[in-house]
Amino acid sequence: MKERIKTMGQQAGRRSWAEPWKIKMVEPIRMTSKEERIKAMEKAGYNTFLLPSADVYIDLLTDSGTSAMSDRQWAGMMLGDEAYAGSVNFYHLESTIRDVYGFQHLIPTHQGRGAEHLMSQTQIKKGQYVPGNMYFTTTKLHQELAGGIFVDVIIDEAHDPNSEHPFKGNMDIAKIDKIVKEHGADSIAYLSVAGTVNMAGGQPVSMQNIKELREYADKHGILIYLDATRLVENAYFIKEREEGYKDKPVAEILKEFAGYSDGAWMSGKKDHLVNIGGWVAVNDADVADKLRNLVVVYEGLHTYGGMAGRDMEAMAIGIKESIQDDYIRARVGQVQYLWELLDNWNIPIVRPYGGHAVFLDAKAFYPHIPQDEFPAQTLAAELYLDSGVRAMERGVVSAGRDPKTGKHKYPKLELVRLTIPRRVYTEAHMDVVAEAVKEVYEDAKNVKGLKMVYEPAYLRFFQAKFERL
Ligand code: PM9
Repeated sequence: MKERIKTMGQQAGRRSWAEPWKIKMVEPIRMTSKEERIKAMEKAGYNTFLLPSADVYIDLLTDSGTSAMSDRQWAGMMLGDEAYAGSVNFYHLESTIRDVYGFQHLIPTHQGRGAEHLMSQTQIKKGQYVPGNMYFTTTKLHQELAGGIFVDVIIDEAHDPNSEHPFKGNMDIAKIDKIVKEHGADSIAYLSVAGTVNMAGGQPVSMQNIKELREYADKHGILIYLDATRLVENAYFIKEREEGYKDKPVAEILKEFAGYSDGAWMSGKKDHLVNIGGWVAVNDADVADKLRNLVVVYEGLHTYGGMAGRDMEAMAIGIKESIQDDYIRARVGQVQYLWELLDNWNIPIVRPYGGHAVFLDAKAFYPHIPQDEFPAQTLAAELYLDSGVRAMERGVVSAGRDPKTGKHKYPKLELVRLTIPRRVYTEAHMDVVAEAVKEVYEDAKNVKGLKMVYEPAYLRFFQAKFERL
């Protein structure tokens, strides 16, 4: 008799669980032929950002602004109060942020980098250091444009794709202390702490670490600002991996974590389950005043900051949906599902699984391609060519050049990110993606690298073009 196939839950020795939603509306997607994909990739200069989405089958470029909104959020869009000043949706959003994150003053922005701009311009003095848990492309650029000097103070394990450390997003206080000892506490603008560190593989920060950072910061009179973009996912990992939190709701863990900081900036396009929007929120009234003064220059009035009233309403509703335990378990559970499939096939991936994506280790895929020939860029292109799955380079192209020497920066991690949009794809899509990755891995030794033929000045990964070597 045929052996029965086991469900995912049975394989893991537990009862299965499913997404806490059902599908009401669908968006057709198109499969393409290999010939079509070869043409599209050449035209896009081997950069997945330059592919038209109509040529993409399963889009794992990013989880940013790509979520499916709920029927409640769409209904909320109809309640948009598009008054220029004092929209009711702003007050709804403000009270939601106070309730969920605990921050007192809210300044909305059009998206995350608008918030980074305001925070960097008001909180960094020229020449000050900004210690952070690994760089993020737009965050670091805004910190540098404001005259700051970014210093990576994440723990060493974060740079090792094979380390199983459960909280690879943690900051190393000894590295911060070195800056304080050498230059004084005044030389530090603030500690820039990101939840589930994007470039490290979506790896979380522990509650223990943020508590210790708070203690250290208080001792030296230093501020802590969070990049709260994926902080709900971070809170979920604390529940799953840190002692003492197993029985606490994610909402409670999130608020406790945010409570150790002085404020945060946010790309609402991720955790908040919306397609656009962001914010900065702080507890200090003077800092809020500075932010409000600047938001009107770059974003819009302080009660909309570049968002329509309807967008603020959808965001306020999305925030409440994002902190439901069964939602966040299914969200991270889908990432875990894809990660386990690939891990079972011994495909080189960043360990352990992170919150928003599975990261392929391109150096291990292509040991014969030097970093100068862009292994991760090559791998993202190969994946698309194989199956129409779109992923994103997170390696030497994303790291950019050293502003002093003009040379490429060579990050230890040379990764391709398979980023999972929230509430969009099913387990069957994940199976298709896993099989595509396996196929590309099996063909790895036949692949050659790329050369860069066009390079923009800022955030080059978005628009750079390449040719095959
Ligand atoms: N993250 C992502 O795909 C979208 C653009 S960069 C490729 O991961 C963090 C941790 C982010 C982030 C964007 C931003 C900027 C700030 N912090 O894209 O401007 O992951 O809303 O946010 C992207 P916005």
